[in-house]
Amino acid sequence: MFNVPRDPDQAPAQLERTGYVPLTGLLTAEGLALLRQEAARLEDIARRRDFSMACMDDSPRHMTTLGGQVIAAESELLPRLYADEALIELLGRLTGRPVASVPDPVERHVLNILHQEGDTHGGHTDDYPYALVLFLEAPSSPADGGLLEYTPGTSRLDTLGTAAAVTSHHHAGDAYLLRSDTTAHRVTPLTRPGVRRTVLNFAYTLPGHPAHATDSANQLYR
Ligand SMILES: O=C(O)CCC(=O)C(=O)O
Ligand SMILES: [Fe+2]
Repeated sequence: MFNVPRDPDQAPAQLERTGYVPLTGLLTAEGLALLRQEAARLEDIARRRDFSMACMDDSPRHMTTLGGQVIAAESELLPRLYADEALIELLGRLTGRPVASVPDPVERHVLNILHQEGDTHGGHTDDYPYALVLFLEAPSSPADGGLLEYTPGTSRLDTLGTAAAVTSHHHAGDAYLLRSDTTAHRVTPLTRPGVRRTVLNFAYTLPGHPAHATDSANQLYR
């Protein structure tokens, strides 16, 4: 399912410095095919969301999502992959920390689909320290939007869209790891019809981190 990333031992320092580590080509071709098939099946029961997130500076959500609690009930593959020992071990190496699975079933593993012109996952921080985002579909050109934008070293959402923020383009099969609770981030709007961006977000935590579902997770995933 996974290729071993290049230079995994450089990752903790990079994560500390910028909050972001690209994992280009993390998924094997076979892994990508399996996950795409699973996501396509689950998309039938996913829900369209169009609203502003009041607790995140009213940033927009225009996307289709499926929460972890539904994924757990409907998928054998995804919960198994989320808890895979080799994956947790890899994340421990990439972070240099004792990462653990998230107890809250809603946020543990979620599916996010941007599929209409203007679709966006607006500015926010996550509830848990680490997000492993796996790309199942992505616009092939950065001009089509769907870029990750994040601001190193700050959780302030008003830094997004300024010169302090950085954008990254990813292809299907790529992944990234983000220090997502303290790094402001968003996904830029899709700029034209006919392009799709589908990710799985696996959340992980650290010992002692609070373990409750927040209002933002409930609004987007329940
Ligand atoms: O889709 C992405 O690249 C980011 C996803 C994200 O920030 C989230 O699910 O909390
Ligand atoms: Fe996030």
